[in-house]
Amino acid sequence: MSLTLRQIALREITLHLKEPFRISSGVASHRRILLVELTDADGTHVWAECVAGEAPNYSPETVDTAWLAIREWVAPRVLGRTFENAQNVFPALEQDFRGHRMAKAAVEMGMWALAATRAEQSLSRFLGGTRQEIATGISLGIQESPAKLVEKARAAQAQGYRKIKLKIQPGSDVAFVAAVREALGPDAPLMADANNAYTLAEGDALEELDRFGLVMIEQPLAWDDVVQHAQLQQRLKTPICLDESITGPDKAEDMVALGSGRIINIKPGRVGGFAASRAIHDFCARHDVPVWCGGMLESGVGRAYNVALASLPNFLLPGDLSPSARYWERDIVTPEWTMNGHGMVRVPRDAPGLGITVDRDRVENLTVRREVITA
Ligand code: OSB
Ligand code: MG
Repeated sequence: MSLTLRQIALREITLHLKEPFRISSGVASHRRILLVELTDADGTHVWAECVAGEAPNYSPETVDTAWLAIREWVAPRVLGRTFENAQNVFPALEQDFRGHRMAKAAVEMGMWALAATRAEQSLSRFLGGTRQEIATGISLGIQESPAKLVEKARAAQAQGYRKIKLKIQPGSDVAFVAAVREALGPDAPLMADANNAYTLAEGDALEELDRFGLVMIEQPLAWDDVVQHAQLQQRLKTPICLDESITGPDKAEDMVALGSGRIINIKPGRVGGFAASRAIHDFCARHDVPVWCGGMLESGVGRAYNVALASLPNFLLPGDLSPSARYWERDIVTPEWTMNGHGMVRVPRDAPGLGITVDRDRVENLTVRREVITA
């Protein structure tokens, strides 16, 4: 079933986080969220979300660069053009158009959702997803003391989370992880995420973490590195998981060829959308590399896309797919995303498309900027 896009509407909303989220490269107390509405020539309509942040402290993209990129370069390549299927959108966005993957992904993923909606299938089934529910983890920001982190980690364990990720940085690492391991016991599935806070020369602190039996350590070194991570992995027993460095299937191939890590965190926004995510997923499945779905503090719209992706078979580890209430007093979707006491989030598999409805009145009230682009 072919796709012809008639309109792209951009809007920015502000959502306040229940508590500030601190990682080694910055802190967020609210999210400026870029929402995208796509309308097909036959009137089919979907919402999508661009995961770019306010500042370029995770990747070079921001809300503002993504807005510009969608208006100037993404929209002209897709509006009014007929695509045989959603798989063909990504190549059209890659042709002589470098980077801006989060901007591309927002529209590309929306095209998959449009195609699923028109095929009257859930996005999960349309993508080839097989899971009914997804094991879920929580990502805990850097806290001011080990005791504070232990408090958060205990609460997460009590809520049933299947994986607890501790953000670390030099000075907030060994003592923090030690305290949580001690409090939660030897079997608690713990991991750490450094968001590039270390250099290879500081590898000693990371070697010290080996004794805590972490499931993995995420992206300890530079955001675009796969070479030094290979040297570090040789020194560590703990598997390295790459996040920032994996910007596409080529980097996943480099990781496996060089031994830069043993696990990949797939965030569809980071890699340019679902075609690239599925290619990484399939490549990793062939090479026995488990993957899991990361998060970017998305609203309930972005979460719908992540949950659908995480239902694919090689998503073998719990995703950063916390329920709406972990982030917001109130989400912008109905129903809100929930997690059961066993740390599982249900995949919408029966309704066509995303399986959630956007609360348009609430979104209107939260909107700070908008722009409509037509063919
Ligand atoms: O490194 O995974 C990360 C949030 C913003 C930027 C980077 C990261 C994160 C998270 C949040 O860890 C995970 C979530 O959405 O719950
Ligand atoms: Mg990460």
